[in-house]
Amino acid sequence: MGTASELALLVRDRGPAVVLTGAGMSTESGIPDFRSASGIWADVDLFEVASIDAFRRDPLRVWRWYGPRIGGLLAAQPNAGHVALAALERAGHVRAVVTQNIDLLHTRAGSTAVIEVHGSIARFPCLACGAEETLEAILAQLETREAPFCSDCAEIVKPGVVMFGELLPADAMERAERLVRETGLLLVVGSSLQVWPVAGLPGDTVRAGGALAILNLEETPYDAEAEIVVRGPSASVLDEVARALDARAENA
Ligand code: BV8
Ligand code: ZN
Repeated sequence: MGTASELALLVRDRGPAVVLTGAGMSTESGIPDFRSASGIWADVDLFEVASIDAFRRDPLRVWRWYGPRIGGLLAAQPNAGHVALAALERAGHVRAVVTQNIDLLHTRAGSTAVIEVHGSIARFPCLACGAEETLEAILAQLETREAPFCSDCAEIVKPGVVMFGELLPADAMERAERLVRETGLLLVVGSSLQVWPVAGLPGDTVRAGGALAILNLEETPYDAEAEIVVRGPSASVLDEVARALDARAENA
């Protein structure tokens, strides 16, 4: 298994890195991930609450899950890992963060090149008329209702996240695919790499001749193809990498 200082050397030599993050990036901010033993899917059927079919079939059921989820995400704070990636971007060691996370924590930590391939809780589209509600408007409605509605046509709006069975935002995915093919180093942080099409991105990097680094608490399907696998908590490991590259947050 690799160490944080070995990872720092790889970032220095093969960077600027593109970083692909998943739910494991935010567990140390108090947001449970999905597929760890303590993950969200341990006690709820993802296709009942996070698939487009479920939303069309029973939007109220989906919102009964998403309403509290949004509150929990907004109560979370960026952790040292999010702060380290923002510092590494400012220091020129990170080119962009491609994130599967919908929690907005990378942006709140100061990263500016953030590609949200699974959408986010910043927007809430209406599938009936195409209007969009803001997070503020939704939060105001959630104070008195279980499912927020569209101010134009009164239909229940959908959370602005990519649900199972939904296509990913084409512009975000195109940008992500280009970045991972062009980069000398793709660093995967906190993802089980089981959800497609994002799970195909590390293979794109390797096929294009780039190097792969994985920072994850558990094994992933790409460990064997990685130059380095660091089996450690993302917040402290990334903080150590940023310090080793003298890209500390105080270099803001
Ligand atoms: C699509 C948003 C084309 C909501 C998410 C049947 C019907 C339809 C589609 C499919 C189907 N069968 C397969 C598919 C494709 C499907 C898919 O991949 N399914 C999987 C389950 C097999 N994909 C889709 O549906 C995608 N769309 O393909 O459209 C299409 C259209 C129609 C029909 C067919 C195809 C849409 C995928 C996006 C779904 N939306 N969430 C929300 O977030 O609320 S998925 C969800 O999983 C999140 O986005 C999450 O980010 C993503 C990936 O999970 P991870 O981030 O990797 O999290 P996970 O818990 O798995 O892993 C965390 C890791 O971190 C663990 O390994 C853990 O050990 C580690 N860790 C934890 N803490 C730390 C840590 N590591 C370091 N430090 C720590 N502190
Ligand atoms: Zn509408």
